Amino acid sequence: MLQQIEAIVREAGALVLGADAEKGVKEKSGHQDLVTRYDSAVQAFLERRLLALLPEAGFLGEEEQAGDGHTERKQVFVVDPIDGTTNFVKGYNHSGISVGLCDHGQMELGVVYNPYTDELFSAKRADGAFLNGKRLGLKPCTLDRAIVLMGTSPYYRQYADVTFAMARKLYDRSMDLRRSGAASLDLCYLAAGRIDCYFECLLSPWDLAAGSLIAQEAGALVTDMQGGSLPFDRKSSLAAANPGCHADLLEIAKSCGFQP
Ligand code: LIP
Repeated sequence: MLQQIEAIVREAGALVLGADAEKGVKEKSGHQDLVTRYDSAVQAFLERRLLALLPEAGFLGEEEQAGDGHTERKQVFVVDPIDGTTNFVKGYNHSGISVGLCDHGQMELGVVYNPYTDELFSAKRADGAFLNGKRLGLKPCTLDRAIVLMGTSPYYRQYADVTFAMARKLYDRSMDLRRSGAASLDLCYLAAGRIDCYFECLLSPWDLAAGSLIAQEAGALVTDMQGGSLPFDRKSSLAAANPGCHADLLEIAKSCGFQP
């Protein structure tokens, strides 16, 4: 099943790479929250092909006409067709196609593909995480030796003060900060050891579902910003880190007054 999903996601990657300059950009909740005709087309492609694999599964996607994602179903695909839509619109060439399969509220399979780098990250629960077929595993890292990736929750600017307060404290205690604009790839970069710590005050389930399993299977600790388990049917904060940094991340969130 994982290999079949990987092949479908790679095909979706070709749709992204083939996008022409006229992307049909529309605003959703505001001028920062964009959707293009390619987000909708890739989601429709993924919904058709994934439900052909598992006709009884639900489908929870980011874009309009998202299918039936009711979590009481045994299995639900949780999908972001183009995670990092603003990057896609701007030609920033850093976006992920994210497909997770959730089973009774627990992530079973995760696939995230960056078509710009031809990097396919994948994981099956209790079976490890892989990048283009090569197994991933974290090396120990404490916060003072960490690269910290931050998410700025641009659709939810009520979190700006706590986000940048955390960023300052983390900057003072780590090697440096990064910000990419694609949560699914941020979690995969943690899994690959390219960064060591990632937080964001509010994300949608499709942003984090697949990447959270990939990061966990590589050895990261992945929780909400108060240390709780992640939900996959509603929005949540995210605190994902190398085990040597995770407690510090939660302590900094608390000291900066983070509230969900
Ligand atoms: C984006 C995330 C990013 C977050 C943005 C947005 P989208 O997903 O990947 O980390 O900061 O608010 O949620 O909307 O581009 O698919």
